[in-house]
Amino acid sequence: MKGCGMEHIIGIRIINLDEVDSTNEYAKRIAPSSPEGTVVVAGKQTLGKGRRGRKWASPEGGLWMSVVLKPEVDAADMPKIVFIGALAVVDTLQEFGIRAGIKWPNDVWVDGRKICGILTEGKLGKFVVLGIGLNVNNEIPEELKEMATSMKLILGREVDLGRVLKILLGNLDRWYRSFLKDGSSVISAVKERCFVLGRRVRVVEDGGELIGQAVDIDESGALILETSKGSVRLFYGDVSLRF
Ligand code: BT5
Repeated sequence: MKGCGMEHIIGIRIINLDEVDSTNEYAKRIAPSSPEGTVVVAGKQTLGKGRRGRKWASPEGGLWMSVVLKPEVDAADMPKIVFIGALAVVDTLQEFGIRAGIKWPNDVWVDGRKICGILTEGKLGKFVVLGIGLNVNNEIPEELKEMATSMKLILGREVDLGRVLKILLGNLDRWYRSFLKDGSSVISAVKERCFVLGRRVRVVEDGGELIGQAVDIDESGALILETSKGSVRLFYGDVSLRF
């Protein structure tokens, strides 16, 4: 397996852009000819995106970045790559005195509001792009004010974006190494930080909606829900705690 030495993998090369359509799109374009660990960071995104073509608000002041990864893993490991991003963001916020939790599968929340979203994309057997959007000093658009927050709103002051990036890259590097050594370490860490577990939740996914008790995240990263009709394994979905 690659990347077991002590050299830094993540951030081996950093591409800084003032503006881009989407750092994920840019990273996918350069991935085939870029070394693993290449990072793309943009001041703002004009077409920032979430899952399933949703929009991701990415004005000036936030941290919008994507990492090119080339692990020798298969599709079944994709959820663990998302978790690497979530774990690294939670640890980074912790360094700024912010207590955050993971909302399965791809969000980081603070005090009931979303502060970060993660989007992985890739070409099977070739590369994975890990995209992270973290609200730092940026304005939150009016329509998201109820459900989103930023480091600035929580701390009541602006934060040095360069410092956030530096700490985040270090944490990503550590979690990525941990994943390469033993994928299950990532799962157990997520379980400790996932505030959805043990709660009654509603999950909206392709096939409709499910209500049940979130009891576990299994080795593949799936959420296990105990419903009135039995136990269900979920690989995708939007979880709400208030419904
Ligand atoms: C996500 O999707 O949460 C993944 C977001 C990934 C963004 C990063 S930024 C760098 C890289 N380049 C990209 O183009 N994307 C990645 P999802 O779980 O589908 O959530 C999307 C929903 O979050 C939207 O429908 C809004 O409700 C909400 N949202 C949009 N912008 C937000 C923001 N800045 N902060 C908090 N919530 C937001």
